[in-house]
Formats: sequence, structure tokens, C-alpha cells
Amino acid sequence: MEERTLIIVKPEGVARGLTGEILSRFERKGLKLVALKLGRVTPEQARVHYGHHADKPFFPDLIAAITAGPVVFAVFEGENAIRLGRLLIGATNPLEALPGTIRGDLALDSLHNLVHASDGPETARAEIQRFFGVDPGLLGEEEGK
Ligand code: 3AN
Repeated sequence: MEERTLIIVKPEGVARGLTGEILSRFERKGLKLVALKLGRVTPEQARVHYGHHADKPFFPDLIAAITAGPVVFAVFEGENAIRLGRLLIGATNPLEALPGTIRGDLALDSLHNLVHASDGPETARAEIQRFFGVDPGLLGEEEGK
């Protein structure tokens, strides 16, 4: 199924100079880059984005980490892009992330695990809307005008 997924290179990924390395994993897999920007996650966006962790002890650290500096937002498109994106980033806990995945190769701890990837069609749609402010279906429609 043709899908679009939101990828965020988190502040520690940008700070470590790993943006190119991380985005190239998705490109080399064959997914198509359809939107890209440098920006920041606001505290309000962070609380919504990570709302499913609001009751966790690490929530304040999580909000602090994702708002700590510039991030890179990217939308990749392709057949099964959402599941492929999850496969490429690896497990949340870098101790469980397999070698060959972004987290398995490059991350040491669960909080600073370098990258976010949408985990389903509904979250992908909501996250693209949240960070690009447009309906995912409209991304790229302006090209060539
Ligand atoms: P994923 O990023 O793999 O989708 P989620 O949505 O469960 O995983 O977690 C979102 C973020 O919360 C993770 N990327 C990580 O930064 C942080 N996180 C998740 N679990 C933990 C944990 N046990 N300890 C510290 N941080 C965590």
C-alpha cells in the first residue's frame, strides 16, 4: 500500500551530525523524500506528540529532550512506508534494536534514540499535519507550478 510516514531526526541526531546518515537509510531503502525541513518541536507539540507517555516517569525528560534543539522533519513516501520506517529505525530500546537498524547501529539509550518514525496510518496523518501544517495528501501538489 502506498503510504507516507513522518520521520524526525531528534535533537541528539542533529547535534551528533547524523542527519545525513539517518535520512540516507530511508533513501537507500527506496523510499521517496517528499517533504523536508529544519525546525523545532514546541513544548505544546511535544506534549501532544508524546501524549501516550504522559503518565510515565520519563515524560518530563522526554519533553525536554525533544525540545532541546533543532530537529529535521521529513516525510517519506512509498509502498508500506510506515512499516518499513519502523523496521529501519529499530526497537525503541537500543539494547534490543538489531544491528543494521539506525538505533541498533548508532544509539545507546532509550531516551536519546535519535529518530522518530510514525507507527500507523492514523498517527502518520496526524503527525504530518502537526509538523507540516498541511494535509498529507496535499504535500508535493505545489511542485511544478
Ligand atoms: P518509538 O519512538 O520507538 O515509537 P515510543 O513511542 O514508545 O517509541 O516512545 C517515544 C519516545 O519516548 C522514544 N523515542 C524515547 O525517546 C522515549 N522512551 C520510550 N520508552 C522509554 C524508556 N523506557 N525510557 C526512556 N525514554 C523512553
